Amino acid sequence: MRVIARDAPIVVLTGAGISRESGLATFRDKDGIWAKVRLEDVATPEAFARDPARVHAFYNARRRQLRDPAVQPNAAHLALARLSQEWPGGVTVVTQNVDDLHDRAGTANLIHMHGELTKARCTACGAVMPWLEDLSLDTRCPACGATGTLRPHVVWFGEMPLAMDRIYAALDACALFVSIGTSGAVYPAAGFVAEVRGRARTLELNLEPSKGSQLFDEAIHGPATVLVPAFVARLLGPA
Ligand code: BJW
Repeated sequence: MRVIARDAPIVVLTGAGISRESGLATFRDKDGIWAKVRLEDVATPEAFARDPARVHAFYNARRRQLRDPAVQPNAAHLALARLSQEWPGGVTVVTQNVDDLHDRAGTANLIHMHGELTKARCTACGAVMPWLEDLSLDTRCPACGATGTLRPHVVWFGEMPLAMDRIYAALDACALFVSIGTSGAVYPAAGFVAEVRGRARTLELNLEPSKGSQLFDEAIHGPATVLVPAFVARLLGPA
């Protein structure tokens, strides 16, 4: 990869692949989440309306997994956090992941476009609050007192991803767009590379070619814990 000017703004998009080596499953790999459960049953507003207990059980299990001491930020999360703190041109890290591994790594200027597993949202009063416990139909909203109105603060299919204005502003301004650990199957994130193409340099770092791999100026394939620290060391020098 060519080195870019140190005052050039960077946008990094991450997906489930960056957390795979921390022990969290991806969605569309052979052993991924959608091989075990149908997304139509757990990741749409219709599924939640039809069977909220099932949807709560799915997200409760994933939220509990985040508290497993074995699940920790890996070398890729840590390297990106360093880049976000030290790159003179500024870095916006846009993650599709609902886990908290970028946060725990200390990433600056982080946007969770598909929400956060460690937050709950009240469908009655709209309050969004930190939430580490299980949710159920008996859970009371601490903000308004309503019962059974809390849902995971995640973005399901058919819902609008979060902070899109901030994301498109960062994409408009960036000189380098880097996509890490995402299959490029879900929009609008899958469209970001086409959005910046021609205006910014584009780089894919993924285990295998993504759906949109041919749209990138450069694509490097391998595990995130190898590729991301090498990419960051290239820009900032060794840690
Ligand atoms: C490794 C690795 C290692 C493994 N190292 N790499 C066209 C335009 C716009 C929208 C649409 C459209 N067509 C259809 C839509 C609607 C829909 C959509 O995209 N559907 C597709 C299936 C076609 N999109 C939506 O509904 C979105 N909302 C929306 O579009 O609103 C309107 C709108 C329009 C225009 C602008 C703005 C708004 C909402 C999407 C919500 C997605 N929600 C989920 C669940 C979140 C909660 C949860 O976690 O349960 O988000 S689905 C799931 O997929 C999750 C992920 O964030 C998302 C992306 O998955 P990701 O991260 O790419 O994971 P994988 O598994 O697919 O890929 C992992 C990759 O890592 C693989 O390539 C591996 O090889 C690699 N890898 N190990 C490096 N060690």
